[in-house]
Amino acid sequence: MTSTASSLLVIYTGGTFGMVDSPDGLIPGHDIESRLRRTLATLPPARQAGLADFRLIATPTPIDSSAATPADWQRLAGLIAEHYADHAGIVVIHGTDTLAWTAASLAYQLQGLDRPVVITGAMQPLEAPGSDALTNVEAALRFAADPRLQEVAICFAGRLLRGARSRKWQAREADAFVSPNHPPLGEWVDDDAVLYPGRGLERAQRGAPRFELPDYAPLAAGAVPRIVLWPGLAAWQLEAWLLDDRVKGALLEVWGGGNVPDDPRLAGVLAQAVGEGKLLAAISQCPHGAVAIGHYAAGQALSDAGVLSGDDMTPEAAVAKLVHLLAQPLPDEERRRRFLTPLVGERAAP
Ligand code: ASN
Repeated sequence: MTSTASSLLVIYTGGTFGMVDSPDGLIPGHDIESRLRRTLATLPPARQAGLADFRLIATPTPIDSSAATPADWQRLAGLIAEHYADHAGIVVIHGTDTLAWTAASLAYQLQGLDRPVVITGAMQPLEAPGSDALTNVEAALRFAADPRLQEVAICFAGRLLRGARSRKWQAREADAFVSPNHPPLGEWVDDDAVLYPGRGLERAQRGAPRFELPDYAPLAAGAVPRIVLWPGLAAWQLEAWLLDDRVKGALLEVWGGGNVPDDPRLAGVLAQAVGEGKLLAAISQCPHGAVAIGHYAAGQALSDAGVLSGDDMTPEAAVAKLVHLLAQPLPDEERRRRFLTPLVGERAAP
């Protein structure tokens, strides 16, 4: 099928959605286009008629998303940037395990999007009895055809969520994604894709694509760790993570409203890492709410060391943002400023 500016592009990257059985368990399957079209043809005629035409491309090696790295995020953004002008919207079919990470990264790389990029997947393969794949992709295709949506969103189990605000929350249930600190952008109601007014980025972004597609390769092999605090964390452990030369930045997941253990040795490691030019940020381990670093004395060490507040960001959005900023040739001060600024609605406005 030829593409027209009114048609959609579907990009298949792998995940359970297209998986098939193998002697070792589920693996990404082939022939996704004919399998998808065959399944969509089982929808009632009126619902089929409501879907825009689409062209489908698959990444060269579809993967289980548990194998994704920042290099995959970069390749996917490049693919979207290459094709997006020829399509009214893009649907990405992706594994659920790291879908929220990819969504956040795409949002930073594709800033200023003036059309929808909707990521979906499934908890059950397309051909499994009772699979959620068909309803997810139908809703994703419908949202991706709505020009009012101008950002990277996740469509899953009847909800449309901001990509840079979402997390996988259920290991088995179909309703697998949540957006703990931002309301849904839309919902699937009575077989219709309904966008909620005023919740999207269309005004903030002013429809001016300013894609940033930096090279993530130097960061793809562990340069930005995510460190979750636990009672008993020792300074030598933090030192092993943070003072390694290969580490360029890190996300710390601290207690509650922004607290860390009262241990001068820990504070010393943080200050040394920041002093070496590493980009360190902190968010809360609590899924809801925000950190306010320095509100308690127990959090003062973070601000004294120069650790940046991640406010109410998800871990996925915070790590992907650190990767994105570190991949660009920016002065440290500009990286720090951009980390604290909402770029794509990933954190609360100041
Ligand atoms: N392991 C799968 C993946 O992330 C899980 C899924 O898609 N439901 O690729």
